[in-house]
Amino acid sequence: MIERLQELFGITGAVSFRRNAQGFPLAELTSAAGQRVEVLIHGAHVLSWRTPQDQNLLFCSEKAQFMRGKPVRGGVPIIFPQFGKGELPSHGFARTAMWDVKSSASPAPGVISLTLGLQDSKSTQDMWPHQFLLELSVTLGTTLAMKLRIYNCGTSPFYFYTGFHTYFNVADITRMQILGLGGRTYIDTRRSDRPYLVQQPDGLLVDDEVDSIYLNAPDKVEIDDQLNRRTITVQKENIKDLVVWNPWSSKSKAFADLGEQEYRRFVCVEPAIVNQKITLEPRASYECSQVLSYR
Ligand code: TA6
Repeated sequence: MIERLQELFGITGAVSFRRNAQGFPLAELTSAAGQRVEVLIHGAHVLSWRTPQDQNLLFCSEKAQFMRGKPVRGGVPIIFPQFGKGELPSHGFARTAMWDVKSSASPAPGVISLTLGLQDSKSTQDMWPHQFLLELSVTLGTTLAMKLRIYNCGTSPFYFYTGFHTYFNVADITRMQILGLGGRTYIDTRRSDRPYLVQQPDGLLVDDEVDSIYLNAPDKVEIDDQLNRRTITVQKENIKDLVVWNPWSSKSKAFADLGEQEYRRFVCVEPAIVNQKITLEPRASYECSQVLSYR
């Protein structure tokens, strides 16, 4: 399989394929700027995003499981067609399905792009009776861009939720703030009454469990990772909401694939369509993206 992927989609010095320690096939993208990204074919899961100095900007749990049909705790899980818990497995089946590599390209000098696809199957139809095609394009240059296209290949409309459940590495969650959400309305999902609250002040500090859905959030927010002296920018497009999540120590114990103290080293900032579903007519498509950068 790896040899075939290398033959079809490998690009010298820019795109290569290998298996990770658990035997999962993955693509490694390297841009001229020296940034590197690993993408698992399983789930079309961006696993790491490294600076030229080999610092990983994405978190991946030391206890992450690499098992067919299981989500990986870290990187950028693709949420589709369900957000969170519900009739389908949590956050839907896209992140635990085996995608296909569709193409690789260099859309601009020093920029590299890989596109993966997921078509409906008996397995997905048994859970969710719709014909669809997903395409995820991962483009790396001096930024990391992820574009998700959703096609309705059937003869009846369907609705979906979607998003990028991105785990960002931070030196210390208590020395971090998220900028850009001041004055915005959010749902505090930790509480059973799911109250609508307003974010004050502008800098969102995390000193306990946080699980908030910011409605109609600004398209740009920043993660001020103070101890790493680094700011990560999250720019979303055609995605209304933004979820901020950290389980803190209180909820970490519920996750077998998360080390006890690891909550201190990540924050999830998730461009997502959560609050209002998207309905797609037959033969229609929907496109959304996130562009990540750092300084
Ligand atoms: O995006 C926040 C959230 O929905 C949390 O409520 C928590 O469940 C988290 O996602 C992780 O979900 P997962 O299914 O990946 O364990």
